Amino acid sequence: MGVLNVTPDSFSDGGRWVDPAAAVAHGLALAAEGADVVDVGGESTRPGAEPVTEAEELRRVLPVVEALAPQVRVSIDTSKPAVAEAAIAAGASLVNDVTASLYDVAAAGGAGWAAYHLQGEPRTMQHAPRYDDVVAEVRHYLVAAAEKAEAAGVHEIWIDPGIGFGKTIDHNLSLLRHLRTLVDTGYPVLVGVSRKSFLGKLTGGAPVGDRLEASVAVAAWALSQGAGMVRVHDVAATVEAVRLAAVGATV
Ligand code: HH2
Repeated sequence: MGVLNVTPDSFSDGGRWVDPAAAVAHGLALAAEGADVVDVGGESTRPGAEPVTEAEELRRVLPVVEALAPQVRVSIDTSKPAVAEAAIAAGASLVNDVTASLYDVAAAGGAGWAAYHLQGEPRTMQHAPRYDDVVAEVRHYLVAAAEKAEAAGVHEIWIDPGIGFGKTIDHNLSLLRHLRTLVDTGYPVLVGVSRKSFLGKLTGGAPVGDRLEASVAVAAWALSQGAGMVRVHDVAATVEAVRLAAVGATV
């Protein structure tokens, strides 16, 4: 899954793809590099991000979804039911859902649905994240949401631990270390670590533009643990690394 943020303020690519033509060209480039899905987002969920109105989010994402959908599978990364619904009508076939609650919209539109876990809300989620057992709590939350989605008739369900969403470095590392606990639920697992701040901290303060190796290494680790999809900004490098890692695993 390639990341395409059509926002002015996303933490790593904010402002780069606000022009719809540039966004579409980048989405097609991600597909050419090997992305099976391009994830279009019109509202940043980074810590401290300000919410955007529904009208503004629609204005940002719809032309891009419409132009890309005939050429590559598109997911819509949103927390708003109306945005998910309009994006499906414009051709998106996967709802990437930070609220883990938009399964009715996905079911009604015949789209797949991916739920990612978040503690709190984006603006304040990193203030004091707290769990007794992060792996068990995230698993429980995601399975409960996935069961509701199944009952609502969603035909394709992904669960995602939501790395960095209301989590300390230790929480993130526990979830990655125990990814198999999520894989063992039987629901396909999606993981997003690309360029995230915990990688900067782990690599001695690497700025956001300097986290490629860390991002690729952790994406490869997630796939090796049974994740079915990784959400990345750097598609070409990730595809190359993962192909080589897979070759290594078979020799
Ligand atoms: N992370 C981000 C956004 N969407 N979706 C899923 N399923 N999993 C994730 O881990 C995930 C996600 C945050 O990254 P990004 O889109 O690069 O930044 P921003 O939220 O600032 O737009």
